[in-house]
Amino acid sequence: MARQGRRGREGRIGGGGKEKRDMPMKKEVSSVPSFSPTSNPPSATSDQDKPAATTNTLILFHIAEETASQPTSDMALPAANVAAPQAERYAGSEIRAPIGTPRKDGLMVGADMRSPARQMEKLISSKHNIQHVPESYILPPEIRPGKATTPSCKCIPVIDLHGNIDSNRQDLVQRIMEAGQEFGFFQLTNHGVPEELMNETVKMAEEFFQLPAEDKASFYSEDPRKGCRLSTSIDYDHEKVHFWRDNLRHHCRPLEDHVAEWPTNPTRYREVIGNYAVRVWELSLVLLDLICEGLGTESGYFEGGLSKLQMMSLNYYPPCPDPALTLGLPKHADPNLITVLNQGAVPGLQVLKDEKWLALEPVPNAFVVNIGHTLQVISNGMLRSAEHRVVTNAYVARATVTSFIQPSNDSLIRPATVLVDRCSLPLYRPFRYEEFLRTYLKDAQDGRPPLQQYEISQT
Ligand SMILES: O=C(O)CCC(=O)C(=O)O
Repeated sequence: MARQGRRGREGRIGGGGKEKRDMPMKKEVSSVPSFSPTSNPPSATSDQDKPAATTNTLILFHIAEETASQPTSDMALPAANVAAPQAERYAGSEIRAPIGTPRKDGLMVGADMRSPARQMEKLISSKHNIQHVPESYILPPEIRPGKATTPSCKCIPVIDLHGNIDSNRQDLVQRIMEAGQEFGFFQLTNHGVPEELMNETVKMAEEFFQLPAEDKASFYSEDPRKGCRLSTSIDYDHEKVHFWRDNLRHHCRPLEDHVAEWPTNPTRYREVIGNYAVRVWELSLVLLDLICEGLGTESGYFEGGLSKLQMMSLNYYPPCPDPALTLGLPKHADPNLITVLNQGAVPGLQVLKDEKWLALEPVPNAFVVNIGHTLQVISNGMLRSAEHRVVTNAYVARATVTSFIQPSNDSLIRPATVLVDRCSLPLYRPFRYEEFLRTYLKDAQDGRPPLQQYEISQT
């Protein structure tokens, strides 16, 4: 889709003022086609509609004590799918488990976890024919998804771009702003990215994660600074409870600076993901233009530093023997500007709305778009970054491809002047994106809402 020029401010809604933010808005909600249990697994489950009181459930507790400082060893690992009763005896005790003791995640104390082969054992996709959820993946009861079915959400708007945004630009601006304000999420159809490319992209992710361990091992790293990085869960070596997902992530902009780091197996990876990255980037600029109009900020407000980076994140959630006990990803909201997700055909994404989890069912060939914390701040709270999580299922693997559009580290993030002028009170103090990223991770560890420390008291 070619980039569209701005068309003045006539498409703006809400006027940017606080009073306008509180105004009830016209609801134009498309219905979401229902999910067919014959073609795909049933939606994941939930014991409690209400989430746990925990403010943030990115559980990045400190290191599972068994292996951190053990001497290295080349001994063979046990079948990684066995949750070992022996590990129980040493958990939380001062006594260090002897080398060779199976750990709670099924690996073995003393194995050299730094060697590529051992690192690969950490991947959840390496644990074949898994019959039980290993203990180190079992979440505390208050944040487990549980067994009850989560209602599928037909209310999150599905916005049809009709392949031509200029024919109904005002309406689109209004609907995007309403969705961003009420849900922080919407789905986008007829967006111009070809269906074949959407499908091939998810297939590339599936194929990559299904490669034999030795073909992926060179990408595995615990170092988040690595340009193209395969990892598992969130911070495997430093968290107490693991999450049921493997992840490959790399930068995409400019393409020529990054593509040489990407996998060459599957053989079409660079071609397909490269094309896809460019198309998603173009679409993101279109969306940001529409959001610009909705906010009433000057044309091109998001160009340059604020939308400089595109991080591609490929997730793989293998079938899980008991989806009630664990999560693919815990409750979180994204720190960046906007996120454009290709969630394929397998459900798993849930959005928190009014303290209730809602399942966001896949719509064929649609993108899921959500507002990040950065955009919440720039919009001075007019748009919201909604919390979401990923549940697993017992039947099929789920592969998803996320594009995070994010500011450069040195970008200054602050409520847009035009909005502050209008509603007069900024809700957040300015900060550098880099500073926010650091505090975001720390806040996640400490269970604090990441924007809290940047909020300006309104009393
Ligand atoms: O895989 C999904 O459905 C969502 C992924 C996600 O929330 C993330 O990557 O932050």
